[in-house]
This record gives sequence, C-alpha cells and structure tokens, in this order.
Amino acid sequence: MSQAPSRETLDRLDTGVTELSAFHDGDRPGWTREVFSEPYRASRDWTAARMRDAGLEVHVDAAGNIVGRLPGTEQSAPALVTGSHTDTVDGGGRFDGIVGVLGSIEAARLLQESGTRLRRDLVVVDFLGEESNVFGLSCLGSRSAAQELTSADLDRRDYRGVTLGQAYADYGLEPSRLLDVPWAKRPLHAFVELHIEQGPTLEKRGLPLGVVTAITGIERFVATFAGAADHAGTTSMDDRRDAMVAAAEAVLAVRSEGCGAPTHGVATSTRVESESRSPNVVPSLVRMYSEVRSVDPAWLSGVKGRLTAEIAAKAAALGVDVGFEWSTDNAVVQAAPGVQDVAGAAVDALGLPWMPIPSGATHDAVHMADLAPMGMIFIPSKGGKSHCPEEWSSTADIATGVDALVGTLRRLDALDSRPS
Ligand code: HGY
Ligand code: MN
Ligand code: MN
Repeated sequence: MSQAPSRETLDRLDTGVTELSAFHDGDRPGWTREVFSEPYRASRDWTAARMRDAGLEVHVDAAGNIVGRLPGTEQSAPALVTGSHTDTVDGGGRFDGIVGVLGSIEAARLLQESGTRLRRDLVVVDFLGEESNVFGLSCLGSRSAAQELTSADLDRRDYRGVTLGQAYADYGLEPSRLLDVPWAKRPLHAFVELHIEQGPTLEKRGLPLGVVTAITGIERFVATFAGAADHAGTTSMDDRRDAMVAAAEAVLAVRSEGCGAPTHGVATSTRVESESRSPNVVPSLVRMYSEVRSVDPAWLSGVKGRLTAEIAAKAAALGVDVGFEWSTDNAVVQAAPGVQDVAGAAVDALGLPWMPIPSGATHDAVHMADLAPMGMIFIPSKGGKSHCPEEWSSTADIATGVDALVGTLRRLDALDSRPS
C-alpha cells in the first residue's frame, strides 16, 4: 500500500519547484526558461548541485545533458535511466519536465535512504532543450544521446539567420562533438520518465496516475505564400493576389484537418507573419507555421499529402503561389509493453488506481526509446493546462508520482533481461 510521502520529500519537491522556477526571464510571461537562454544557463548549475546533494555523481555530457549516476552493485549490468527536462516554452509553466527531473532526483535519494542498492547503475538526466525552439527542433539533448541529431539539424536557422550549431557554440558546447555522444555505445536496460499529463484526462477521471501507451507523432510545416503587392486602396477585391487571405484559408484548413482525425489527432497554426510592414499594401509574401499530431501513424502519414493539396488549391484560386517546408519532429512511438506492465504493477502495489493513457505531448522518451525499452508515468495537470503560467500539479501528486517511479525502477532493476 502507498505510504503518505514524508514531510521531507514534500518539502524538497516544493522548494525544488520554487527555486528552479526562480530562474526565469523576467521580460517574458509566465516562467520562461528557454534553451540556451541566460536563465537556463544559470539553472543548470542549480540542477547539477541538486543531483550532487542527493548523492549522485554528476557530469555534463558533450550534448549539454546533466547526467547524474548512482552506482549499482553490478557494474557490468546495463544501466537504468530516468529523467526529463527543465527548459520551458516561451510563457511556460513550472511543472512540464521539471516534475520528471526533481522527481527522479528524489527517487534516487529515497532509494538510498531506504538502504536499497540497485544491481544496475541508476542514471538520472536533465536533458538539454526538450522544448521545440526557434530552430523548430525539439529534444536536443535526448536526440543527441540517441545519435539522432544530424549535421543538417545543426544547419537549421532561426528567424535571425543564426544556425543551431552557432547557438550551441555560443552556449559553450562544441557542435562537432554533438553528433558522437558516448551514450549510445553503452547498452541500457530501460528508460522511464515521470511527467505531468499536460491534459485533462486524469483529473477528470479522478485518477492520481497514468501509464503511457504511446507518444504522439508530430509533423510540422512552414508554408510560404507568394501573391502580389498592390495598393490597398485602389486595387479591387477581384484583382488582388492577397497572400494573407491565402494564409487565412490555410489556417482554417489545418484546423479542419485536426478536427477530422479518427482517433487522437490535433492540428495547430501557431504563427502567421507578413513580410510587409506597411498597413496600406496588399500582402505579397506571408509565412505560416503549423503542426499536426496524432498517435495514429496511418492518419498522420496522410496529413502531408492532404494538407499540401488542399492549401495549394485554395491559394491557386486566389492567384497565390505556395511553397512548403515539411519536417517530422518525431514519429509515433509506442511505450514498451514490458515497461508499461512493470509500471502498472508498481502502481497496483501502491494500492492506487491508474489508467493506460496516450500522450498528446512529445517527450525525451521518444528518443530514449531508440536506446532502451521506454515507459512513462503521468500525474494529473490541474484543468489540463500546460505550456502556460497556469500549469500546476500538486506536491502530493508529484510525490505519488515519485513513489510510482521508485516502484517501477526497483521492479525493472530486478529483471534479469531487458523488458520486452
Ligand atoms: O511539444 C510538446 O509536446 C512538448 O511539451 N515539448
Ligand atoms: Mn515536457
Ligand atoms: Mn513541453
């Protein structure tokens, strides 16, 4: 049965959230701590110190991941890995990713305090830059660890024209070493990530925990609409080739695509920007940024063809040309059934109810799944809110998530062979 978390655990989790959130960009809304930013840089020393204080041996790898290690009794045994991220979106909250990093550190501490020596090394990670960023690429640190960061990725440019490789160098990481992070050379036993649900399901059903079944795939695109600049006052409505109108129709096409998904599917246009700064010129060049997600690989694989055709046809009817740059942020990833079963058994042993649940958010677990059998444990998000200042999870729920994580890690450690 689950025991009430100790006062010490609740206090450590509470102060951890408060202290870590203090590293944020005061000029931006919410608790903004974006990758490569100064508040993010300053927070990394805090996280490393927190890991050391919990008895972990800490180093920062070539990809900028903060890696803590609790040695196991069998040095040759493939390691157990857990962790998450502490960067935020612009205007983000205090719990997305942070719960998984603080929770993993607390789990490592509780294992030691209970006198448990795992057979396997326990590796606790704060992955660099999980959130999608101005370069349009998420999960920088875990992508590197899985050797999935490519030299083409390092050539991606942000709206200022700065490359991702330059951003790494400016941050103090050697780009040439990013593509060869030693992690992939070590066999790993399993990876488990504790995370907030970032949706409403657990709260609506009154459940304290969820075991993730699959993580959504994400297809992103930038559409560039090219029409004709004209005088906004003297050009008749029929004679226009208005790039902004074409973009507006595309935003609605993206929305209806998301609404039409047979199972879990969502679609969002997050930015539309016109080259022209004048308020009296018909827009000639407009760029639009969108993404589509689903845990249904078949539906998601058809999105690019459907949306490209529909948006191009609507633009052509307006005399506007359109070009697309599509990128797959990640494919749909199934959690390992063996890890799901172990996590479910750990929660059952706590005497707590739970449910299997898909993740509409993506996570570092997507890339770690290429290195080891992967699983995730969710705790409820108040009102299902996330990626905003209102994001909130109770300290008690976080502590319950830690208990589920400890039970899952113990059970995984006891398996002689890798979970299926
Ligand atoms: O975008 C996501 O789903 C995650 O929160 N980075
Ligand atoms: Mn996250
Ligand atoms: Mn996020």
